[in-house]
Amino acid sequence: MSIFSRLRSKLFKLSNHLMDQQERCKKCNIKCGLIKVSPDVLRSLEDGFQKLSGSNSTSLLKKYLTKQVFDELKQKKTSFGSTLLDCIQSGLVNHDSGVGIYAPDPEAYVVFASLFNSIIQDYHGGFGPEDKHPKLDWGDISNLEDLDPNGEHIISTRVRCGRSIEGYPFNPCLTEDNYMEIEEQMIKIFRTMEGELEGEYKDLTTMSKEEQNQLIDDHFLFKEGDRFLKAANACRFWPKGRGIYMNHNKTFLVWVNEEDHLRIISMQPGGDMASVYKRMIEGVYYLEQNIKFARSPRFGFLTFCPTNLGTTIRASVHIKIPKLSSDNNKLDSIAQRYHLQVRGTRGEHTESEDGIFDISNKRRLGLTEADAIREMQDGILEILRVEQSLP
Ligand code: ADP
Ligand code: CIR
Repeated sequence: MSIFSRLRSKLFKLSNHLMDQQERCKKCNIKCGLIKVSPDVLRSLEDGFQKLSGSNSTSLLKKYLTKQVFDELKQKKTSFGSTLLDCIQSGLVNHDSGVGIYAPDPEAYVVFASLFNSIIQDYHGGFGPEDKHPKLDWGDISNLEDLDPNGEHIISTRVRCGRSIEGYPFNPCLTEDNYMEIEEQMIKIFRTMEGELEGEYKDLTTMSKEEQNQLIDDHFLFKEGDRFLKAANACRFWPKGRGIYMNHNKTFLVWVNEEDHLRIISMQPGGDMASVYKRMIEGVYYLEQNIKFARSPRFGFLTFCPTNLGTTIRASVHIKIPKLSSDNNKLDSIAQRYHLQVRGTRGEHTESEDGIFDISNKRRLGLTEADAIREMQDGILEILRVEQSLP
């Protein structure tokens, strides 16, 4: 690490400490007064806000960015220099966003709390402004079952979590050097992985387009050019510092520097949730022995998108449910009741192909890892029960 990075990391730790002491806002307000938001940014904010307000967007951003909240936040800055525009530009550009907001750096969750808190409370099913995320608890894996022992409906199961590396802000504030440093640190750790987790790191800069597309088609690799991330300023210097670690069986993967610094993923064909979850936990344990992850007392593990805070867990199945899929209302009502999210076959913002859906737990904050997995398991079992009961 360069002297500059070390200094930045120290400052970052200090600011986190202040946040924990709840002194952050006072200190920050003094700073904000000194470094004004530029007229260009203010103009873009006013223009974007007006267009969003006049649109028929159903995003959480539109729902909670009232004129009062907008006026309260438009002049604020974090000590990284992030403004309200850095948080909401994705939702201002993409009116079809479901959420529409990202935190450019960890302080943004505090400085822009009057907006983030409402969106977080809505998305994560009632996590209030005073609530604190519980301690990590992976739970008892023996409580998990094969969700589809006869192999009739579930094509594959995947569990992922996101991790940020302590000392670094999120995508919009990362320098090119930061991206390269994070990648280099991770490559060193990947080289030491053994047993089932042993594998190979492939960086995007040296990967052929054919290989990249094949890995995307096979659901292993993140897609390129996500317009929601691009508009959030999360794709700078692409493809530098980006890549994927895969074990030899392609059942354990780590995405480097896509939406989050790290996405740690376990997946395999079929519905054996216990094996998939156990492998992800083993991977997380190994990595955290070698690198420190950023965790806040209120929000748990910190992530770029507020929908991923807390456990950061998304446990999903690719599932074929031909009867239920022809009755959208019924599927939606089960999803709502069991706090599930239904996505298309190629992930978020994609359509279902061949009647295959990606169904996962929706909330990740304010409940334990064990609860998140149990919530998903209960919901999928109910979906299968209803599917099998339909004529
Ligand atoms: P994330 O899970 O990281 O939020 P996406 O929704 O973009 O991101 O999904 C990333 C990739 O993971 C996509 O290719 C998607 O199809 C794949 N995926 C998600 N769940 C499963 C699953 N259960 N089986 C196979 N692939 C999956
Ligand atoms: C959106 O707002 O639609 C994108 N920025 C993605 C939000 C994250 N998705 C989710 O529901 N977990």
